Amino acid sequence: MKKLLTLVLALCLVLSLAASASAVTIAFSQIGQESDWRTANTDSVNSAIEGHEGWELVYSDGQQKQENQIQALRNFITQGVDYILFTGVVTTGWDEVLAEVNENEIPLILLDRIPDCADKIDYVAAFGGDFPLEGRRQVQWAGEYLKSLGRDGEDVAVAIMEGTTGADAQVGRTEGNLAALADYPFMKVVAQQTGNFTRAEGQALMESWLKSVDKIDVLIAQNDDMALGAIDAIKAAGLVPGKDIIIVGCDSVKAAFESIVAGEMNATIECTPLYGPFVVDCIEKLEAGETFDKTIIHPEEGVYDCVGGIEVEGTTSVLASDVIDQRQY
Ligand code: GYE
Repeated sequence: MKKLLTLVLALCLVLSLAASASAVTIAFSQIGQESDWRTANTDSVNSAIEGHEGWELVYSDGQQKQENQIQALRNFITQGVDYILFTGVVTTGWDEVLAEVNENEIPLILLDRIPDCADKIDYVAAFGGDFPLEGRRQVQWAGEYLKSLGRDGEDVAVAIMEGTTGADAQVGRTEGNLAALADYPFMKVVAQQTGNFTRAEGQALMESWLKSVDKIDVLIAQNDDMALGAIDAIKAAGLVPGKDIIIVGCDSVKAAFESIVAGEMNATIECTPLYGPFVVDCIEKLEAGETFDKTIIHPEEGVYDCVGGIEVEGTTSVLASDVIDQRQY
């Protein structure tokens, strides 16, 4: 009996060692935890990998520091992982370490913020948002809404709250914001600064603007978290968000839908964080020896707001109250 038990235990050990030896190791260098979008993105990717039979996740949170991410990538190389998923906090400064990933022949999948050296390195797939389009849609929504209120005859003061300086999402959305403003000459930029994509910095920046800037009619916040922080500051200053200041966010997280339904935020532009299924599809295909269509930019149509029916590039806004129940994050 004792012998049999020993034999069974030994067999279990051999089987589990064999299973772990053959596991596909997928390492993910994530930026940090700055926003609801990021939390949803991490959950989507990590749970998709962890829930997949035979796959193992090695996760690293860079805490917004490029040097932490570079270190994590080098650790992944040393560990000999099978795939690397990478989102860079900023666009520049990755050439050397990503070349090392290439030299070690570890398939690289770029997520969300695409590094500016992407055309000089090898990657198997890239999933990211169309940030300039999102930025244009933010301004177009505000411009069309103002027109619908008959306010295109006045000088409208616009504040642009930018994301983390040098991040792909900040660079692209700013480019989009400024390009679209050219079509709405009645909208004048009176303030433009970073709120680092966080709620706390969005609140602090709006507090300081409300003291230093004469008048703000419209806030274009490059993510919902900053918009929500700004709303706290606007209320604390005795103003009415959504009326005294028109507020357009980006991402379309659940908290933004709730704020729109409560009449505080006016609109949010979709940018999906749900990359888990794309990553799984890509790695399954590569494991099966199939080829993969290299670059996929998400086709995003959603613009959600307080009125519905506002025309922006490529789509028409939907009332946030009609779809709030469908949003999971
Ligand atoms: O909009 C913001 C996050 O890179 C698209 O990063 C992402 C952005 C997202 O912190 O909320």
